Amino acid sequence: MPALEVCLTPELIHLYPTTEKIVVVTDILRATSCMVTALSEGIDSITPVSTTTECRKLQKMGYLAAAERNGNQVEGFDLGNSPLSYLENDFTGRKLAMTTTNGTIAINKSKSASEVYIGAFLNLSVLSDYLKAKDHDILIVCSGWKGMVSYEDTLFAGALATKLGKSFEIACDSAFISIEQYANAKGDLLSAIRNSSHYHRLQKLKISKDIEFCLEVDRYMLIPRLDNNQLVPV
Ligand code: 3SL
Repeated sequence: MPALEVCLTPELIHLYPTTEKIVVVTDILRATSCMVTALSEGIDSITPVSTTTECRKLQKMGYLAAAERNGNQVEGFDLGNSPLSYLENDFTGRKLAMTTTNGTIAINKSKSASEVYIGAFLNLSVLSDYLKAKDHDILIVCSGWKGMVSYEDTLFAGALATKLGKSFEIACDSAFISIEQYANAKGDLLSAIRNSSHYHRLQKLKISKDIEFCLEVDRYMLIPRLDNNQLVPV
């Protein structure tokens, strides 16, 4: 039976050898929710980069460029990190370069995995069905916040682990913790995350619509996969 592990923050990724594993990266608020939305709404591909310098370089080459730091759009870029931007504008066919405080760093730290996918509540069921069929060891990497654990990412890890359920051996305590937390929260995810630190951070920016959107389950049927440093739909 394949193993399922959860890494609660990218700071701990060195404890989980990734080369033989499928990695699912998640950053519910808001990077991976944004990625699922952008590709589902017509963006051609996403290049996740760790720095604004790299993002600017791609912008100069004609990419649409999204940059977020501490929740805010970085000056000089086309977009910040709101998934709603991709519903409010038509970016069909554009290549997107993206850098965020935590999510794109978690993706870049996961690159040595045999395959990398992007998970969010927005694509939860399609992702879990796809992974079940793969029948391969999985590590869910939560992006967290500046090295710390984030509750909403932990809940997503628990939701995915719960869905993968009996087809996988739960192979570390972080996975058990995530499953337990999700079981307590699943009835009302929004209420559950109201005490979380990133919820408070984003509330100060007055973007509660983004938060509600990111907690929507199964809005999309698309799975982003990292292919030659670009995220493209499976
Ligand atoms: O840290 C990240 O990658 C972002 O998702 C943070 S924020 O939701 O845009 O503030």
